[in-house]
Amino acid sequence: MAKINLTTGDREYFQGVPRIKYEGRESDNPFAYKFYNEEQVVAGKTMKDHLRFAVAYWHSFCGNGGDPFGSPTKIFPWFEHTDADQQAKDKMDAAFEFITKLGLPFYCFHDFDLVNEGPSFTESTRRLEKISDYAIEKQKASGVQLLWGTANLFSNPRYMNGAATNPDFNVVAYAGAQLKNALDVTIKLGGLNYVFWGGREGYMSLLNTNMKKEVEHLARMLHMAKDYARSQGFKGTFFIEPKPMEPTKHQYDFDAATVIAFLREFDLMNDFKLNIEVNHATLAQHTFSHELQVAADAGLLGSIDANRGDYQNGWDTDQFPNNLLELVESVLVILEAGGIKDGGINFDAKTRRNSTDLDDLFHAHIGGIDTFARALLIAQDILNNSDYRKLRAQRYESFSSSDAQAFEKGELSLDQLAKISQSIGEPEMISGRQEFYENLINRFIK
Ligand code: XLS
Ligand code: NI
Ligand code: NI
Repeated sequence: MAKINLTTGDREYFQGVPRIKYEGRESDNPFAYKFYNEEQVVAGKTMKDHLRFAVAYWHSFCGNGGDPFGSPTKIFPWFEHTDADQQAKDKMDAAFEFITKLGLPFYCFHDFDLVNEGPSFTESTRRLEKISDYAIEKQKASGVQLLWGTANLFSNPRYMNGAATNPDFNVVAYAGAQLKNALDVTIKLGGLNYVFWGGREGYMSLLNTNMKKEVEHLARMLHMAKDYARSQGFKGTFFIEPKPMEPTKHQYDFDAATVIAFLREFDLMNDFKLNIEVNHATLAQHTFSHELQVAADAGLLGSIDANRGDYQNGWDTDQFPNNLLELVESVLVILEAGGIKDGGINFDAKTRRNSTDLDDLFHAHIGGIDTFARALLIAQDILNNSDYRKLRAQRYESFSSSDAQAFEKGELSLDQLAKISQSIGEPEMISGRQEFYENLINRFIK
């Protein structure tokens, strides 16, 4: 019998696609990186270490192009076998071949991306145990690591009223059991982090909802998860991924500011950080860079789910990132915050329903990777070779006066502040010069 190649599996799914390499911006090879040069050092770190890219199992290997208006369009070869274990193994072979050919260091999954949920809890657990044994071998052979694991606590109909926030304790308990399994698998695979995205933790109507109780239950579950994982030796970080709506009308983890207040209120600040997703930021009527800044200012910038929305559509379209300006502004925030430490950049993005070639998965990822790499180079250039930071600091120069210093330190009463104002009189108008700053950024986009 032929020996199984653990990196590509016993069957090559992406035939004819080579290991994607860096060829530089002049290259016209669609199967090459134009900007992502993994070993290139930028601001003291390789691009690989700055960006820490991960492939999302669900969109790329489980997504089949089905939408509310039509059946699946992507009949991928790893769906061929109907036997649950065989299908899971084939999917994993395809995934590791893909990640290895892209040369990326990480992947991310939900429990029921690895395997299809079984007809019983026991069967699902058995499937997960089996595939995670195989994943250990695949990780070892390829060097690819698990950036984070998570539990799908939203697809099964039992979770239609929520998981941890379900009004029925029986469902809450079931969610706890599934969560425990997902933590076990993540720990078994040496996962660096664990993600909580709210799923159906939210409400459709306040008329049937006790919001306070539900939010407290969510916090209770997070504490239990953290305590359990720590007791099992998990050293990684937990991330909460804010999203304002979809699938529920009002998600409890609305945006970064809401989640930070929640973590503070329920004493979870030491173990949890934020996973900021581009399209979730824009759904919340924020920019991606705004959400990054809010997280960074609280010392809670953990990880990123990379994608983009659509300017005309108001839902989570999860398209691959290709908006250079959006990413330059965002990478500026990331670099100024000291970079991404525990987390990485996970492509939580899907190819379009009518992108049905296997090659399309490569084009999508290569594009996203190159846009981030290019944004990194540009942002670093701006920080190194322009007055950007200096000019922004100068806007606040007036705070170096002794009165302003006293104000900042909390040494002034409102009465004293009013007296200072009276001695100054009407302040001069000072331009915010937004267009000047926009032009400065533009000058570096090359
Ligand atoms: C959905 C979320 C989801 C999380 C993982 O909108 O982005 O994919 O990242 O559960
Ligand atoms: Ni999303
Ligand atoms: Ni996401």
